[in-house]
Amino acid sequence: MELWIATGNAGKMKEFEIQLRELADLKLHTQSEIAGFSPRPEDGKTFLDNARIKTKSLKAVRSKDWVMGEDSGLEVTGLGGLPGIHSARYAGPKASDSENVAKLLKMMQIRAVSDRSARFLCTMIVYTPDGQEWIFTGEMKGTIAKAATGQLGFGYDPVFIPEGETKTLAELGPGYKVRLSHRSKALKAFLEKLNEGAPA
Ligand code: ITT
Repeated sequence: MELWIATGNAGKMKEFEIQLRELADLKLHTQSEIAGFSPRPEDGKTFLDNARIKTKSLKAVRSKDWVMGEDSGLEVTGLGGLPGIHSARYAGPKASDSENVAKLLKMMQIRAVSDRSARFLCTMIVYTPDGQEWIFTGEMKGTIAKAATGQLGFGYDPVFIPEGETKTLAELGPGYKVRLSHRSKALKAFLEKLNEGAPA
């Protein structure tokens, strides 16, 4: 089976590759293989809207293929759920991961946030070759550290301490994430559905 993945995020792609590497019959492709491809802007109001926008954009040019994409983000309780769907661009349209992390820590300091609980959410969309839309979700709960620690992963991993842990995701590494992350949970649900018997 060939699976096209609608992402331009190298960190996400690396996690998909690790999680799927034992499936010898699965060949992964990304949107970067399509010259000139550019997804529609993610201007939805929910993770589901934005997952649909990016995945549909790729399905439009790979209409007969399996196409998967996901929208994910971090919700911090003490910030009323921010940065949420704005996670990738929290510090501005072209913000780097470290700029987003710095803004998050600054906002929590300015607002004297005492409740540092947070969660990552993922909404994944799969379009089957015959045009069905499947939706899968995943969540990972945790807390936001007071400072960034660790070099592994991407995004907010250096400040996210999963529930039951004392280290950040950027210290725990990709092996931890492919077992327990919001994204890996959604992906597992997709694989389970595939195993139940999917359209060819
Ligand atoms: P694509 O849309 O091309 O997939 P993106 O980075 O723009 O890439 P999203 O719109 O889904 O992806 O934004 C997700 C952002 O949420 C991501 O850039 C990180 O800042 C954050 N995020 C999501 N999952 C994360 C994770 O596992 N670890 C750390 N940060 C994460």
